[in-house]
Amino acid sequence: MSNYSTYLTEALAVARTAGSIIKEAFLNRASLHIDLKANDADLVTQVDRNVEQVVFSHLRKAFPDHRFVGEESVSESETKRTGLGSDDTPTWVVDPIDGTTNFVHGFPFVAVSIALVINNVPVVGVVYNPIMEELYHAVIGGGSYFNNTPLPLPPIKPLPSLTTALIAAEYGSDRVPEILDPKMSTMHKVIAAPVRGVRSVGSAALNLCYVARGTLDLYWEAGVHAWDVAAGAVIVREAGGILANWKQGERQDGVETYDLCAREVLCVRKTAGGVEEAQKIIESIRQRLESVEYARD
Ligand code: LIP
Repeated sequence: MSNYSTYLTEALAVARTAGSIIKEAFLNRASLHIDLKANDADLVTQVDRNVEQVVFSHLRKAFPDHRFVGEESVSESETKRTGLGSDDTPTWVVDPIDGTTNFVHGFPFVAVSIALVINNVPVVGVVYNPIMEELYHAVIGGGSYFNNTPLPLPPIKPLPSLTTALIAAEYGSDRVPEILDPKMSTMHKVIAAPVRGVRSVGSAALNLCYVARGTLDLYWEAGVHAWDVAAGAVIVREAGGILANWKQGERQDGVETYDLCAREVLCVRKTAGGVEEAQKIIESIRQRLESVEYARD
């Protein structure tokens, strides 16, 4: 943990600054300027761009040798690629507002998400929802916290099957049939398992944090970007949850590796039945997933 404490300190400090900007703009959102990205469901505001620059300039001052990847700068770049994995430069991966649609509509599930990724592994994660005053943070090997309380929150219940699960699933912003059809078909199969309930919070980062808390039992999505999930990835794993890709990955020290650029996520909370029980849930979701083709990050 101590290796990463300077990084965490700076990430927490700038998350607070970003949070004040986001909250102020959320309360005065009548004057927001909204632009469309890929389609009518893919939004960006001047607040997203401004917060990304504020976060970058704070972190760049503290860590001038690091690299910076953010949702808005990648979206506005020619390649639309993150460059993650091209070398071993420590890279800050930032979503200035995860849940931009929520932000624009005044639905309070909005967060800044800040992660430090080293050798493709997220090692520091901070997710802050300034509207609901929820701050999540984790550092690899140091546990996860929600407003400084260790995660998961008690009680840690068993999860023997999908039938008692409250799950998160998102529709994403793509509306073309090649993407929407397999997603809807997967959604159908998962709901018909049957699961107890489905929630669409509209923020991948917060979905991961709710799984880390134990409030949601599991979450899956196709189409997420590295900046949506990098910080939440540390938080969910450090809270004892399982984080995986849709297809089974290699194992390192008994833990499946997670490919951050694969545009997909699947996770299960810590359960009273231990890793085997959680792994069974991962496998029962995997049986129902229909793959969706996305260009890698
Ligand atoms: C959003 C995600 C959400 C997903 C959307 C989008 P944004 O991020 O967090 O879960 O379904 O497609 O990617 O665009 O609000 O930062």
